[in-house]
Amino acid sequence: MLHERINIVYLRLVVNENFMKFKLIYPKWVKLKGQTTFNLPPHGPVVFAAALPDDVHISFTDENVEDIDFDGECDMVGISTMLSTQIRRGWEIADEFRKRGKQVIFGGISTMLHAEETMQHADSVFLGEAEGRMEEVMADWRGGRLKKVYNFMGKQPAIGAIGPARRDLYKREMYNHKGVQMVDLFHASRGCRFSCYPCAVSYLGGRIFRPRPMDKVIEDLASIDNNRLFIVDNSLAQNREWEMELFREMRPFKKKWISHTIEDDPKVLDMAAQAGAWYVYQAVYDTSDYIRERIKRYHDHGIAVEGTVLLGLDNQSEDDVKRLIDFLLTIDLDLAEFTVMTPFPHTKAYDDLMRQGRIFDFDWNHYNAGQVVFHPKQMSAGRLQELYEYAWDTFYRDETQESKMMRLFTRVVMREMEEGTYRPRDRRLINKSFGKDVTRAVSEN
Ligand code: B12
Ligand code: SF4
Repeated sequence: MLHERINIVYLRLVVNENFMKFKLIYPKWVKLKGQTTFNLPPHGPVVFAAALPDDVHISFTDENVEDIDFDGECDMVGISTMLSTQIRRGWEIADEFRKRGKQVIFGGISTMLHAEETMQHADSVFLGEAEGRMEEVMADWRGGRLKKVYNFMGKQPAIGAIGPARRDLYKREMYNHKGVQMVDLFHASRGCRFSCYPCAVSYLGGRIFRPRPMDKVIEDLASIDNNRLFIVDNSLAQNREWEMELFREMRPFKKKWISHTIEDDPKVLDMAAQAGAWYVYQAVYDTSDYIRERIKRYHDHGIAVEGTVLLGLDNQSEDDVKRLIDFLLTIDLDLAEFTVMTPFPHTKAYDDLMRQGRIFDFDWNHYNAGQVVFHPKQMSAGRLQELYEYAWDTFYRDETQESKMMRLFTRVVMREMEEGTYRPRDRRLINKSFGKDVTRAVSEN
């Protein structure tokens, strides 16, 4: 299917001199201090690319792993942004291209969250999901009438219109650490039924859970040449029947995967494990027996857990934070990720803290969830910053993050070996990490 598409595109390029050269860029962002740096293949850009008409020829640059060629030939530049902490770099890139006379269009999550400021650096700003909309945008460009804003917020396209992501655009060797290929990103649904306090997803994708048709999910899945995935759906725990169908369909692929929350139900957890659940990101927000048991239930099904822990909510005192960290050490988490409350625009948290005049830093580069940008209620901003550092140091005091990750990795390798799906390291890339030269320790096999 993918090959057919590539052939059609190739034929069009050969016979049709009227094709357009589109340079798609994913701006660099600064990784969190103290965290093991991994560059995963970006997802938004390749899903977006699938929505472009066939006569658009795309070249893709992920600035996290390679430099941008500002002077190469192209007709239009597209900047795909996901994080707030990426948006300012996006603007800088756009300014450079516009100085060279190129037209620049922005799209993606943080474009939607920072639309007004982004307009000052763009010829066009696209807001919303791209499927079924890019024919119009490209026709406008060809006709010299590109609009300043394409606003499709709140008007989601038919979910079946999402095509298999254009993963052929990746330079694969760039997403490889010492011969080990990084997970591929994949999504089976959009939207989220919930509307949590610090989260912008309800603004971005609407509060309606929108599962992709199962045959499309399977088509996308089948096109991925990687046995390890990160299923980026906001939360899989949205509809029990759908979740079970998804796991049933996924099982024969024998992939191993990471995801956000899975339904707290023994049958569903069992099916998830059989479908290859490797580990989940699970919010740990209090020290209750429910959380302890929740983690245990994942473990009972052989699913590991990375606890995601948010610090600095109004109801947390210093003692509460310390108690939470102590609690984490007793519940057998496989990994933990700490973030500080960050008032991302278009969240309830942002509205409240703005109204109360408690946000003191509006530099979006600092909105990485590791830097305090507001006045917490029960402590100073400086104290919350210290507690954040304390949380990372304390949790990884006895065993480093790298070592804990290695244990999870070994586990997946064992399972793959049992199932006959294990692929050894790529020896050609053994001295490379994300495209850069590295030396390997003798103990690494
Ligand atoms: C994958 C992911 C990651 C990956 C990214 C891997 C990578 N290589 O890019 C990782 C794990 C690294 C990550 C990290 C973080 N993430 Co994150 N992540 C996501 C996640 C789950 C999925 C993104 C995705 O693929 N969406 C699906 C794609 C298809 O949608 P899309 O990008 O919107 O693309 C569509 C349109 O926007 C459009 N489009 C896209 N590009 C373009 C370009 C053009 C030109 C046009 C016209 C259109 C267009 O077309 C697409 C198809 O319709 C989102 C939540 C979510 N479900 O979206 C959070 C999310 C983006 N992350 C978030 C956060 C907070 C973080 C962190 C800061 C904190 C944390 N610990 O989670 C860290 C980064 C810390 C740091 N500085 O290191 C927030 C964003 C907050 C913000 N404003 O910055 C989100 C929204 C989660 C949330 N619930 O709040 N994340
Ligand atoms: S935090 Fe997760 S569950 Fe809550 S609204 Fe955001 S995406 Fe949905």
